[in-house]
Amino acid sequence: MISTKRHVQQLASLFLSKKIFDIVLCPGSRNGPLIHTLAGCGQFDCRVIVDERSAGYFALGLAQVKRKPVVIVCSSGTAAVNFSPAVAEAFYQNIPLVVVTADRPAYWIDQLENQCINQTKLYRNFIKQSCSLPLEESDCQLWHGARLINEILNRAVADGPGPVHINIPLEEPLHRTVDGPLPDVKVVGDANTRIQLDEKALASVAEEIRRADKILVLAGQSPGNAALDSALALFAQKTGAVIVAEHLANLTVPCDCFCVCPELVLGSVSHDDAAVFQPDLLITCGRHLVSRRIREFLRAHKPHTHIHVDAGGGHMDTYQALTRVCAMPPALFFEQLAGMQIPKAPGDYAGTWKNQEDQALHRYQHYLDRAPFSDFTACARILNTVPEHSVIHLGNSSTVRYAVLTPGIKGVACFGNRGTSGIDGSVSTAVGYASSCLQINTLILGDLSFFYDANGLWNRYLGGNLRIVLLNNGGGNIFSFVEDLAGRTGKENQAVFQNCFFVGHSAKAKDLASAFGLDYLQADSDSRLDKALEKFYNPDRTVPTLLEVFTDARTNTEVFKGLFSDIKKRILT
Ligand SMILES: Cc1ncc(C[n+]2csc(CCOP(=O)(O)OP(=O)(O)O)c2C)c(N)n1
Repeated sequence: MISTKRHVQQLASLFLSKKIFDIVLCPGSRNGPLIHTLAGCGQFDCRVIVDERSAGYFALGLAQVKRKPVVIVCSSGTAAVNFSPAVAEAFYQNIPLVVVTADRPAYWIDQLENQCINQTKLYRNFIKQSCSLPLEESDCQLWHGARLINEILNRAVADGPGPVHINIPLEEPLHRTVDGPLPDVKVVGDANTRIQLDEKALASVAEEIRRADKILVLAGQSPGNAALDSALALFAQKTGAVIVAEHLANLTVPCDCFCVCPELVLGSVSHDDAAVFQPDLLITCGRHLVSRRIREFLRAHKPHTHIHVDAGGGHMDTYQALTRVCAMPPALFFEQLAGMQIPKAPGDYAGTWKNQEDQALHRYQHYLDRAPFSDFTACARILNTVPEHSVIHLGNSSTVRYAVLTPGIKGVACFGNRGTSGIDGSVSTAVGYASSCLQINTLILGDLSFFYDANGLWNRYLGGNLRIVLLNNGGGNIFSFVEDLAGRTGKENQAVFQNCFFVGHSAKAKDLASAFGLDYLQADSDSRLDKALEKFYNPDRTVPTLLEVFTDARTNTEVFKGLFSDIKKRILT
């Protein structure tokens, strides 16, 4: 059965035509026509999640794994507002969420109706495009509605994908259904154009490359793709460029000029020696980087030329040195340039980076082997134990910072909500991703992040491939890494830090795990962690499992701060 509402029928029909099948529904009455149609027609893969904030993030994870649009549908009022965090994250990560909100007719907005707010342009600061469908169902309004839907669904995937919003005003009666097929609706196609640099632009970029002795390619967060890997390898071979990327860039560039721990490299260099790493030409692609040091370094040692390559044409002047934007997929950009006659740059700029990285990694290992049990050592152990060809999701706090310092996480896809770095959706996103993926999915996160989004476990889609590592240090440990916050002077500052930043607590996750049907393991030392990890990743384990690792916040802080003073001191001496 489907709803009698014809705009809703058209929407469902166009989803099918555009091969959008994945739907996350949040229960409500105003969105009843949408639920009747999408769940009732039997042609969609519908999931149901009650908490809209969690549902939004779940859908985001689903869209990451499917690499195509996922639809989220909710009722009106705060239900729609609760999608906001995931919409913002999707916007800054270029993920195509199709947000569908049910609404009252415009004439009832702000007229003391129940569960009613002004929903037009609700996500205006972080949405690619929004529209409200017409209320009436005349031929002209149905044509108008179909045109709006076509355009918005095309926009979700065009030139740098992103979230879009369709608001649907609905009049009562809401719940009449018919047993009919979905209508045929005219599909407006969107040609998938492969953009290239034209002859003049190509010659001009090639000239900039020829003129540079030190070329740095810096790749930010991205789902990764094999075409980009091989194009980058060719480009680097030809030009002598160094490729720098964190795990979240999901690159596996088959060449020896690929540097994966920029935070360690730059953390091991003294201020006076940093100039040798300064690029003449910087080429960036992808989204955010976690490393604070690379941002500070490039702002202090600006490249002469900075080209940003971005399918959406974004002008990302992160280092205040931007000179050119190439609005095209990065793989095509590097492929095209690798095909040009460009002599290899003199000197060994890539070697300078690689040598420093080798030394820094050596010191890192030396430090790790001697460090006491802590979040740092636990993270390294876990990241070195995750099964090959599995997926890691990193929580936004110290976890992601430890991960970018950890070398050699090979054959693993790596994700995290770095678009806006929120701690509010890590569990839901990982659960959404894992729900549609056969590999083992390991989420590693801190205690505040875990308890914040514990509702991410409150759904029917937890699979046997889900592994959660909760690093429970009793609060927001990352804040104690920030020198000025930790308030080393005065008792009052200490009290404010403990109460208002660290927010110490003694909550444990065991009962939550059991409430949501997860197996529970725990560890509080290296040896217990090793034993727990054996069980955790035992191939016979077929239930979602939570491993809670208890660490001491003070030790964590000392170990984290000690790392950089140690690697810098040892490399310099
Ligand atoms: C939605 C949201 N609220 C607040 C913050 C600010 N914030 C960043 S890290 C953090 C503490 C995280 O603590 P936890 O998850 O326990 O990790 P740990 O610092 O112990 O590694 C907070 C509150 C944020 N990033 N996102």
